[in-house]
Amino acid sequence: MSKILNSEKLFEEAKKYIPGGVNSPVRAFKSVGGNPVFFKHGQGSTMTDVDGNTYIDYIGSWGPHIFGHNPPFIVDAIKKALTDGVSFGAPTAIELEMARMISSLVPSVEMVRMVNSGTEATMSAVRAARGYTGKEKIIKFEGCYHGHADFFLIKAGSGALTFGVPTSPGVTEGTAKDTLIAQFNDLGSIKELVENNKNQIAALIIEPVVGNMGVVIPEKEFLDGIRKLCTEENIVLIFDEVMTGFRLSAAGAQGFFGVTPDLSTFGKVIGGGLPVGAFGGKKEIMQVIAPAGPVYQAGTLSGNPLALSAGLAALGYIKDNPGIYDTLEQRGKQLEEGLKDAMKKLGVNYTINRVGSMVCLFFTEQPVFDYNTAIKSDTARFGKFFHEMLDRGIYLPPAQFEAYFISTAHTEEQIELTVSAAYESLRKVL
Ligand code: KE4
Repeated sequence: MSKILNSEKLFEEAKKYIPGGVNSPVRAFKSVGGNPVFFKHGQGSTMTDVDGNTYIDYIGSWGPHIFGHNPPFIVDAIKKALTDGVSFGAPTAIELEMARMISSLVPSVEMVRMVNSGTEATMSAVRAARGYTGKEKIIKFEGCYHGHADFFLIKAGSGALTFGVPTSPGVTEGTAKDTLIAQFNDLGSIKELVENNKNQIAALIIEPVVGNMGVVIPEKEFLDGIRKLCTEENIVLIFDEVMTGFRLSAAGAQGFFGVTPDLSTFGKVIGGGLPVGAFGGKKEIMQVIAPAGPVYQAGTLSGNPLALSAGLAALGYIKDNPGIYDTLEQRGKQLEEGLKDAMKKLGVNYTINRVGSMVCLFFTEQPVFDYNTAIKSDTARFGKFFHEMLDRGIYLPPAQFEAYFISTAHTEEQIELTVSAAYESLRKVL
């Protein structure tokens, strides 16, 4: 790749006005070293930086671009919405269309409220559960990330985990005491918390497939066991499908695994690349949300027609083209098998976890099934691998504890190119 001089100049200047020079920490390359690349153009499965270097993109804006950058049907929908008006702060018909679309794709969502980010969705879903049950505590899992609301930043994954800051400063003791931490794939750890906090737990929130420890996959009986336990203990089961929603299947992870939560949260794909989040589920729970009920939740731009035009186009395409999940599975399988072949040739056997188009190469030869096994990865060696791949025109997430995202725009040839680049990169860092 040619030099990234303009990126470096922009970054130095940006650090004077924006904390860390970025508007979201994981973009800053802190855990892989070096300076972030600034991008100016995306098309399909590729992105071009401000120095004219083009990369095959495995971030896809951290999940939204399931069809790649600027798919024509989403661009056209946005252009049309622009002419009518971007936001009214009053009800519009497209909000009803969107609610019906979500409910038709995800049957457990009987009622839904639109918001503007995944964080808003998850924090509102927890408030709904607390308002509905009258209980205060929540269970989350070590290494899972549900956005940056105070009560989630307790041993969070994603950026917080990558930064090695399991509990973020600024979170009060009063808040932390109501968040209980369980271990993923360990039903016993949940049962212990439930026994020690009898009738105090309002909700259990989980990434049904974790994308924020890298990709960590639930054992089948694990999700079934959680469902059974939450039903027995009157605990609202919240599937945080911000990452898995509409990516693992048209009904997200709940459709993929056949386990039904009480509430679900969405983001990323649901906005077609524009800021959209949503939380929804059982009508009897959602009815507590103002103005139907007493639990307050609001947002100036919630359900704005511009963002929903992109989201509705994305979900409409999914509804009309269920075959996209076969394509995503094929591309994911091709990448997984290609990486395994490359490692076999090099005599190394790093762990690859994959569900559909969510993939992660862990720099450990041990199985990765929870937080404690994920953090055994050699993050320094991952950092070197990341830069070797970047130099070969492959843009991976700049952190070991993230998921690679494949889109329908990634071709077989591009996957082959990626595998070859990975072979050369691994050879350099082993
Ligand atoms: P946002 O508030 O960033 O839209 O969504 C928060 C969120 C909630 N739940 C899950 C499962 C998520 O993965 C996320 C956000 N994901 C990260 C990527 N690991 C966003 C990237 C970033 O923080 O810049």
